[in-house]
Amino acid sequence: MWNKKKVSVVFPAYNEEKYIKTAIEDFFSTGVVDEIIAVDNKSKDNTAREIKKTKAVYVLEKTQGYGAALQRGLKETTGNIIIMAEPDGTFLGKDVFKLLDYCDDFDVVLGTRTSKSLIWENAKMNWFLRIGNVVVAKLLEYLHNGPCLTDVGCTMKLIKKNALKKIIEKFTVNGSSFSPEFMILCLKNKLETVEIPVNYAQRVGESKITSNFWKSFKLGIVMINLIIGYKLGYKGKK
Ligand SMILES: Nc1nc2c(ncn2[C@@H]2O[C@H](COP(=O)(O)OP(=O)(O)O)[C@@H](O)[C@H]2O)c(=O)[nH]1
Ligand SMILES: [Mg+2]
Repeated sequence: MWNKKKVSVVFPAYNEEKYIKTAIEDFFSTGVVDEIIAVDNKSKDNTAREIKKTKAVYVLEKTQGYGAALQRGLKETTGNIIIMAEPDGTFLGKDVFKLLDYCDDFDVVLGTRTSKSLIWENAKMNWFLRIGNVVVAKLLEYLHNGPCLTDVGCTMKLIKKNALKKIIEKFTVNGSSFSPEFMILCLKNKLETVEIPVNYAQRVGESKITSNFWKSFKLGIVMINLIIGYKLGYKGKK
C-alpha cells in the first residue's frame, strides 16, 4: 500500500526461470507492493513453475509478445497504482519508491535507463543503445509535445488506474515497440507525465529483445515509424 492505495506490479516473463522468483521476492520485500502479476507466454523453461512457487499471480497469455504480455498484465491488475518492470535482474525493487514519490503530482511516471551514474557495470547499455534511446526519445518528445524524455525502451513505469482506463483499449502494439506506444498514448490523452532515472543493472539470463546490434537497430526503425505514424495519423486506432 502507498498512501492507502493498493500497489500492483506487472512482470512480462518469457524464459526467465533464472531470476523471476528472486525478482518477485525483491519487489514484495519493499513492503509497499500488494500484488504482482507475472505474465508468461508459454515459456519453454521453468518460468511457470518458478512463478507458482511465489505469492505472485500467474497469468498465461496466448498472444505472443512483450506488448501483448504487458497489456494483459495491466488488465489483470486490481491496484490503484500500477508499476511495470522486468523480472530479469535489471530493475531493482527499491526503485518503486522513486516512482511512487512522484505519483501525488503525476498520472504517469516513466523510468529512464540512460542516466550514466545509474547504469551499473556490465549492464547492457552500450553507447549505441544509450544514444539510440535518447535520440528516439527526443523525436517522441518533440513530435508529441512531451516532457523531457531520454529513453523509449524502459519497461519500468508507473501509471494510476484511473489514467490507465483512458488508454487501455487504445494499444495496438503486441511486440517489442510497446513502450513508445504507451508513452505516445499517455501524451495524446493528456495524462500528466514525467520521466525519472532508475537503476539499470546487469541482466540475469538471455536478452530476447535487444540481444544484438541488428535486432536493436531494427527495433529502433520500427519505433521511429510508430512515432512518426502516430503524428501523421497512419498508426494508432481510429
Ligand atoms: N510474456 C512475454 N514476455 C516477454 C516476451 N518477450 C520479452 N518478454 C519479457 O519482457 C522483458 C524484456 O525482454 P528482455 O529479454 O529483457 O529484453 P531487453 O530488456 O531488451 O534485454 C523481459 O522480462 C522478458 O522476459 C514475450 O514474448 N512474452
Ligand atoms: Mg531486460
